[in-house]
Amino acid sequence: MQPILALAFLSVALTSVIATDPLLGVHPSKKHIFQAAIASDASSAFACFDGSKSIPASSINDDFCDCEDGSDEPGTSACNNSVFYCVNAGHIGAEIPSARVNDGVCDPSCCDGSDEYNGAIKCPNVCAKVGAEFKKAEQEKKNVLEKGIKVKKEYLSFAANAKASRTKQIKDLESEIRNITARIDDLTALKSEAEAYESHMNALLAQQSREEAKALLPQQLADCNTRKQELRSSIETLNSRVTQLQSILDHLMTLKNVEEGAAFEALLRDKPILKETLQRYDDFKHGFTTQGGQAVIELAVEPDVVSFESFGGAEQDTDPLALMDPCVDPTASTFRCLLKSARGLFLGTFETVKYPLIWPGWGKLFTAVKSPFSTLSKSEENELLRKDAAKVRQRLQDAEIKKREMESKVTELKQKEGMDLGPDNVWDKLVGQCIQINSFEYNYEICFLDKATQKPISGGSGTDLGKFSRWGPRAESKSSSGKYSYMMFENGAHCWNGPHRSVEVALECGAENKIISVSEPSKCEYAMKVQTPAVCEVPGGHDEL
Ligand code: MAN
Repeated sequence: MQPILALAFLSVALTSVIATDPLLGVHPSKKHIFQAAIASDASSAFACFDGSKSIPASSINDDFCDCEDGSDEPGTSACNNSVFYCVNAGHIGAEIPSARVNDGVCDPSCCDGSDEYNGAIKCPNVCAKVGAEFKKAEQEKKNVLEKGIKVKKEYLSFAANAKASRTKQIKDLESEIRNITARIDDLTALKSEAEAYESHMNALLAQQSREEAKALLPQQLADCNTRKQELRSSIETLNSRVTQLQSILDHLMTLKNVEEGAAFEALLRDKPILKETLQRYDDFKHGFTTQGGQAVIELAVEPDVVSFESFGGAEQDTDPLALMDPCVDPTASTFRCLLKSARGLFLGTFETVKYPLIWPGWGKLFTAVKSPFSTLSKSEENELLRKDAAKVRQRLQDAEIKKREMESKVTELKQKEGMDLGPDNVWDKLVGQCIQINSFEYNYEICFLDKATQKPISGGSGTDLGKFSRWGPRAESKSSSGKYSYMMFENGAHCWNGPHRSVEVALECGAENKIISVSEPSKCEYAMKVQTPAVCEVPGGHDEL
């Protein structure tokens, strides 16, 4: 054989040896079919998978496409619709379209390089490295899933407890609301009774203050009398001085008029001041009431003693002081009752205390002693309230506030009860919990099942990106992974020349709640990727990994 011919034969033989390996590119699950065909020497040893025809085993992987479905050429690129399986020992086997076999490119899916065997290119076997990296990534994923599932279990047990406690809370609150409503009705009735009593008591109190003022009168009158005595003696002192002055001046007048007429006239001419003094005294004397030739200053005073009775003490037909007896008045303190009793006993004015059996203070004392150890019965309490409008008003106000608080709590609980909190209410614990991310000039925050906000990082007020509106993606067509894989926030602040802002949050399993990315694919329509344990699922749907 010529050396050139021999080389050509060798090359054809090499190519055909590899290309005609009937098991090349065969998926392990189909190997037995090919092996059975090889073992038979019948001309119809191999049936195309689509059943269109049968061919001899020698036609398998002979680089000629016999079957329409390409099933006879798994290891060559002869059929454009067949599939090549690379074993990828040390990693995971993979299938590629067999058109990529021997195409001069190392297919990344075939880490063993088995897709390029015609010698045109050498693809190294990198399966050990790729396999190790793959295993590491898989282990990381498994760890994340394990953590996520653990947290999700907490969410689920929280949800179960929360649901039970909500139901109980609603039931309890509703019964409390019924009770408090009845109490409000009682108090409303008591209020009108107590207010009637209050105005009655106010009238009596006004009367009592008049009585108290009256009791002070004798002392005040005595003080007046003392003061009057003092005035009287001052006036008397003044009167005697006036009398002395008068007698001096009278003497001077006598001199003028009688004894030394001419000489005195001359004196007066010399001393005009003396003349004026005498003239003024003359005028003064004529202005006085004269009695027996002497000026008298009259003291116009009341009788010395003004009696209490003269102020009409006996006009009352009822005795308000008796009515306002602090031992009888439920609004008066026990201390006041005791004080009055002690005073009454001491002064001998409080008759009943002298006969202790009929002392009205016993009831008050008994209640005061008893109260630290026992609570009042409803009827005892009502009895007291009936006479204490301020307390009734306060109680009524407190009860109404409490009722409103309980009602809004019930509304809140029922609202949560009516919410779609995901499968088994797994999102219950996360309602209202917020997570954030900074992206370019904005900080984005979402609060689960609540709201989404965008704030400029440089400061300033936030923009409402929407309220939680529903589960599911923005466009229904995307919902292949189930509606609970998306949380929609809609109807946010209106966008100039655009829609109301909205956010589609795509949820994926993660060990913790975290925004992975945010984007604005269309103006004011935001897209977020969020990791959360709430959507972690064990593959195959089992609880344990
Ligand atoms: C703000 C932000 C942006 C948005 C524009 C639309 O700047 O909310 O995300 O695209 O308004 O005008």
